Amino acid sequence: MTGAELLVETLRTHGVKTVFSLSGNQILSIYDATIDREVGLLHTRHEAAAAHMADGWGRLTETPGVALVTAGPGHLNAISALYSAQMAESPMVFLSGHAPRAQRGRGAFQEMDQVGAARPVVKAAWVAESADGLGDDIARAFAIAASGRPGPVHVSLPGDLLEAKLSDTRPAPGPLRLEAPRPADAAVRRILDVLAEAKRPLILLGPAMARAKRRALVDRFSEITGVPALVMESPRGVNDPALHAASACLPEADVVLLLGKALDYAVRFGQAPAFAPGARVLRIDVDAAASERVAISAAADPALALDQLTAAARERAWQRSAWADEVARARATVPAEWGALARENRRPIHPLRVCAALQPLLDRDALLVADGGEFGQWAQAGLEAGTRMINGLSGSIGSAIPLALAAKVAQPDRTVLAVLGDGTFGFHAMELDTAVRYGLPIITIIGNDARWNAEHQLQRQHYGDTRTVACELLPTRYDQMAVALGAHGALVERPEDLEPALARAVASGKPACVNVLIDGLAAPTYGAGAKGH
Ligand SMILES: Cc1ncc(C[n+]2csc(CCOP(=O)(O)OP(=O)(O)O)c2C)c(N)n1
Ligand SMILES: [Mg+2]
Repeated sequence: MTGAELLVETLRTHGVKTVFSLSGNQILSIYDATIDREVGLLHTRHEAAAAHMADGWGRLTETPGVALVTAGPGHLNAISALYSAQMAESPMVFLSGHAPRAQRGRGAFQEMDQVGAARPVVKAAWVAESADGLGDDIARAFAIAASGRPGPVHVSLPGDLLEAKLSDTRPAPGPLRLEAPRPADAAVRRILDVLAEAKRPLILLGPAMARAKRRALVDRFSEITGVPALVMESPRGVNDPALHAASACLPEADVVLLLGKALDYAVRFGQAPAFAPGARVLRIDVDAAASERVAISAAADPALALDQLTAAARERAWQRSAWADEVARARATVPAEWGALARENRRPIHPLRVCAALQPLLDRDALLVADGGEFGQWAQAGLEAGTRMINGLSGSIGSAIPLALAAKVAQPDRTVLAVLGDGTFGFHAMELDTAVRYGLPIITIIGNDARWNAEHQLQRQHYGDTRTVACELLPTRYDQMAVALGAHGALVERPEDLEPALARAVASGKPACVNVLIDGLAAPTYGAGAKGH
């Protein structure tokens, strides 16, 4: 058995069916080892797409996705995508080929400090040191990626180890479990005491806590205590348009429990006007440390802490107040004029009119991937989805198509929508070819305003209407590009054509690109005072 074979066997014992990859000299031994081993390779058109796919897999399945790329430049191409995964708290294992050990430090082909390059954007990174240990490397990487606050883990794989014969035949190791820190009972009691005394307590969740399994724990706790929870996973933070009027609830809260959520830019560092100046801040997180702004801070896995909090909360009587309903109502409240905008049949098409055409698909359990930019924000604000992935706290644009492809691999029976701007489409448009080759019929919906509108809007705000520069694009026929790649394509210029175009895209059974000429409007914002509108 070779090192590469042990590695693939270990992926198999960890339940991996698909490795998202872009080939290269140093990893071909792994490619070879996948043959007849029930571990498939999904070959992308750019390494960042492979890493985004592993991220998407991790977010959706809550088990690590795996990306495999080649050394040096291939490795570096994926680094930005690791930042997205890190900020989204997505469990993934990022494997890169690496120069052989005997040539280390001698100017080997594509030799560089890969671990050093990955370290700032991963939970852990190392170079594998022995062929016999490759299985344990993988098991450890999986365990670290999934434990505590989930995130990416990197292992560099020297080519000679992958090709080496093992000293003996050995079974591939199975999954490891790492113990995550639990909060002290006293801290749990103190946190419950403060919540019980609060008039308007609010829980803010980080991205991992907002995902299915952990979110279910949060909902159970909210049900028992009546303390409502809001998700903070947008780069627009407290101004996340998807929060709707609930943005205005945060400054009204007298106690804020940050559950797996850092006191960072997204929550304006806990300062006014986002928070009431006198609001007491509590924090539970794996790396929560004492700080001036935080009254009680517990360094613990927030999911484990929730189990303890819930058990202890059941022992007490909780006063019901109108506050939780108020927050829920605010979250459901959108500006009154949205109803009319969603029905307006004007050209160019209003982004909310596009949302109105997409919502019925989501109501029938389609999965939503929404990227950033103004159109992405409109989609995040205007669409309600049972399952949703967004670009997230990295604030990076470009991941929507790869995330959607990973979603389609993970959940092939669901319709998967990727909603993104025309500028953003260019980042990974070639992955439509990947979609065609692997038969992954995702539906991409481009809001084409012939602009990098988010930046254009910022230029208008900061420098004035006469000082917009360099952020124009063309109303390009991206749909024709998709057709050239073997996908389905449609251009939509009139609102009334939206629904039929989407129906045809779904019925085509192919990956599709619906290129919608939209009005380049600034995304909606809510602030204090927006509640009730
Ligand atoms: C990787 C990365 N590069 C650049 C940016 C800055 N940026 C944010 S939104 C945006 C414009 C996006 O344009 P488009 O996709 O057409 O969406 P629109 O805002 O026009 O709706 C840019 C350049 C970013 N957030 N991430
Ligand atoms: Mg645009």
